[in-house]
Amino acid sequence: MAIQHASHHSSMTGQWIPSTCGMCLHGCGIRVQVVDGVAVKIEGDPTNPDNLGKLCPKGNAGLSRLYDPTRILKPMQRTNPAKGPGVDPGWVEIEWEEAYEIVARELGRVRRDDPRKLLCAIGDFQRIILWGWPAVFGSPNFFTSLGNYCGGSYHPVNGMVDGSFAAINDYAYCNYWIQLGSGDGFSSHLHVSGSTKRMADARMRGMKVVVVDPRCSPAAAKADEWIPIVPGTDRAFVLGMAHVLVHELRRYDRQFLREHTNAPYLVGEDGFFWRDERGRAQVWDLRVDAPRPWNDVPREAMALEGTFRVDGHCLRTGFQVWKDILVDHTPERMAEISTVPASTIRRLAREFVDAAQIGATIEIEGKTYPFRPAALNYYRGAQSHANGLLDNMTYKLFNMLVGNIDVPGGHLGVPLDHRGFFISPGEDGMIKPEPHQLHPIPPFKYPPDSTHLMEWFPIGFDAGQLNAETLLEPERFGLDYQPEVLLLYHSNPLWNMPETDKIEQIMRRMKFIVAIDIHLTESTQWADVFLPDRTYLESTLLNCLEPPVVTGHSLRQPVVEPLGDTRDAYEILTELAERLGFLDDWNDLLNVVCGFVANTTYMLDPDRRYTVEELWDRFARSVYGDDRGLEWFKRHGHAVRYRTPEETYMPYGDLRIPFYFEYVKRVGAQLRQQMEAAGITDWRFDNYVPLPFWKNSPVIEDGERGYDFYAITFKEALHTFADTVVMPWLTEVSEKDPVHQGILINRATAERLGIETGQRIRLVSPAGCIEGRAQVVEGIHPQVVGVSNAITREYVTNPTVRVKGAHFNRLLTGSMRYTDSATGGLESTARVRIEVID
Ligand SMILES: Nc1nc2c(c(=O)[nH]1)N[C@H]1C(S)=C(S)[C@@H](COP(=O)(O)OP(=O)(O)OC[C@H]3O[C@@H](n4cnc5c(=O)[nH]c(N)nc54)[C@H](O)[C@@H]3O)O[C@H]1N2
Ligand SMILES: Nc1nc2c(c(=O)[nH]1)N[C@H]1C(S)=C(S)[C@@H](COP(=O)(O)OP(=O)(O)OC[C@H]3O[C@@H](n4cnc5c(=O)[nH]c(N)nc54)[C@H](O)[C@@H]3O)O[C@H]1N2
Ligand code: SF4
Ligand SMILES: [Mo]
Repeated sequence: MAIQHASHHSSMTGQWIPSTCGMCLHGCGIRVQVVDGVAVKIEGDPTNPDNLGKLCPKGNAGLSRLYDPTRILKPMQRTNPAKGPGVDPGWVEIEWEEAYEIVARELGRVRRDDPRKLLCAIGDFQRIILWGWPAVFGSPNFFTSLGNYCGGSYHPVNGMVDGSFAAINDYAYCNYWIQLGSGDGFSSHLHVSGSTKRMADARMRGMKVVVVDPRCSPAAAKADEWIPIVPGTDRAFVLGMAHVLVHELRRYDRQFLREHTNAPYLVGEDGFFWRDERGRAQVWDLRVDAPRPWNDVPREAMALEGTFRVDGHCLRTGFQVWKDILVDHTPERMAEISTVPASTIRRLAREFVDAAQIGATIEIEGKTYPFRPAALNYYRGAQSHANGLLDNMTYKLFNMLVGNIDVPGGHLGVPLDHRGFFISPGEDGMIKPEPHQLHPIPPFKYPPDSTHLMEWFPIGFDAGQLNAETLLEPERFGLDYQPEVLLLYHSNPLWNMPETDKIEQIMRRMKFIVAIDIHLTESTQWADVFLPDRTYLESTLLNCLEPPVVTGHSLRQPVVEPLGDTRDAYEILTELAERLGFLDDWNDLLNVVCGFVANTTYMLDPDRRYTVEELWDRFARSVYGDDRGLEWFKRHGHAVRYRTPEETYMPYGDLRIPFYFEYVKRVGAQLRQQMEAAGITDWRFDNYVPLPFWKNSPVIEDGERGYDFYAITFKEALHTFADTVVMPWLTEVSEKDPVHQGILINRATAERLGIETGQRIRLVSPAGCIEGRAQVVEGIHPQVVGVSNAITREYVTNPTVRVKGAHFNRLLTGSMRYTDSATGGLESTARVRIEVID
């Protein structure tokens, strides 16, 4: 075993042990130098093609997570029944046996009564296989914004377009890269350690980068061009560019749209495809000037555009419908909304389509593909908004206009994990939509079981923020029970969710809270029992999560003997499952999520208890073959390799991808029927639309109520969320950077309001208010204030870290009004007033 090797060595250099970084979800390959049983240095694993031997600052600082003197190393029980921010819990250390007994008793009580009374906040991306534990317990509840604050609308749309989970432009071949609201290749999102190198290499070969962000982010600062924008209006900017391509330049990839999408399918007046008596979608056959089933017409004979009359009905192709929508989305009108000048919208659209080289091809490893080296990439900032579904559709369609989806140089889907794209044949020659990849589509139910109403979001991600509304007004949503117990595991809902006050009220009602964590935080300080987990340098798993250019697992293994008296989270949850009497169901669930059901050799016996090493050993063998168990991974560290061109490009093959999202419209219509049958009359269906367009969001409307400014939050390379703020090695650096010193405000705005750097200001939104020091900068839109995650923590136990308490999420609203009605995606921008405190 690696640890024994390490401790037997006492030379100065000790031993280098391969493992996987756990400082953020992405899991770069690392090697850790261990001397006399002490980890002394972490470096990037040079053999891992994911991060190419590089690490970001957080990865380099990992030792201070392991050896953090404020980590909790022994189970603890609360003795003070009073709870709340800053209330001393009166912790006493207890033994594991006693801790398990208490937790099993309290959880057992609600499980026998009504298992839905358990709320769960689980946030450990790398141990995603554990996320199903609440479901086996019997609770559907999701009490966190994890995944939804960022990907609520993004993941479903990627899943519908090409069975991917995320997306990135092609680092290898792209020549013109537009980036909206994302740190990809610079500071955050997909595998930043490797991506920054790939981005830099692409720049060196001449790729141009245009960054659209309200703030001069690291990406914007390094780009060829920074376009400041009003938050939540990126869709308008891109719709304006689409107008230019379609109506002014008339340049788009007609061949791609006709052959690889459903854009030529005919749409009836009701917005659904025009189908024949056998249900087959129709296209306009140019040879006979009549509608014909899509599969009876050669691709080159399909009309891409046009309005046709048949038996008194008006039919348009899907492409024509969007073209008609775009007519009034002129650069002038979109400029008014976004503040990006119309001339800039026109220029960028032209540069983009010029760079896209419509019609060009490229040969890679003996196969010829379309070559479209221009693409638009985006993430959280550009689409975590109240109409996020429309945002995401717009960006996909804009890319589709130049035919760049999953082709060399273009916009590439990124699979969830080693299984690759989820692609299978759906209806009418199209791919089957996969809006859900983390759990099955929740069937409609009234009254709902889940407190976040998952049964009412058939294409949505779990809208955790809705707890703030549903739990305080349960009767409005037909919720017929009240949660009593909360399980926190690697999650800080009092930090991560909108409307912190309301989340606090909900926490107050809990009869029992158990936390599986490594630290006391805003949330875990409310626990009745604290169960200490092991850090990533002391635990075991195999990780492969949203790798942009590679595939394959990297091993996390203990590099030192675990400190203190801690247990691996898998062991904790498995012990609890056993004590609560559902070990068999738990193993059955693991059989499904680990894919053992497809390869029964490695199936877990429902009644046996497996150690964490046994579990991952089986997993490794099931994916890589019997000779590549855990021992193989301990020696080699990883099985990560580049994805082949075949695995990367045009994974949809001959299946068409959606241009016209009829599926979304259909799902909405079905839900409306179910809702009506259940007697629910006030649910919104407005975003179940097949094509995107501009409409104002509640955030824009809030401006009319005297909230003149916009507040945004952002991530940067130095921190993971605000969790790593407790690591002095990182905070010492971020505290020296003006970006993380206060609330960012534009110089012209500050002068107008008489505000100077250092002055205390208050931001007041419709939901709440926060206070902090002003930081006057040039690099932010004059209508926007920016709050770095680094200044948001309200409770930390490390005495060297100063709490700044400007908790951004207090400004956001966690209600349906600020939620995308189709995806459950939340609005991550707030309108605010700025007040000077003294
Ligand atoms: N370093 C680091 N990397 C991470 C994480 C981390 O915490 N730290 N977290 C991981 C997770 S879970 C996620 S979700 C991803 C998130 O990755 P990103 O989406 O890249 O990160 P964010 O900083 O949330 O948002 C990106 C940018 O959006 C800008 N922005 C805010 N509002 C708007 C807007 O309305 N329009 C536009 N155009 N821009 C806007 C912000 O200024 C910011 O620069 O990163 C992952 N990787
Ligand atoms: N203001 C603001 N709010 C945000 C965001 C933002 O950028 N700004 N980002 C949003 C996004 S995109 C997301 S995904 C969510 C993420 O929000 P969270 O899921 O809350 O974030 P994490 O950092 O994963 O979880 C933090 C908790 O994990 C604990 N932890 C750290 N390491 C370990 C470990 O090894 N084991 C265990 N058991 N616990 C550990 C920490 O002590 C802390 O309690 O937040 C969302 N909310
Ligand atoms: S990006 Fe940084 S924190 Fe995330 S896994 Fe890689 S090195 Fe670790
Ligand atoms: Mo996220």
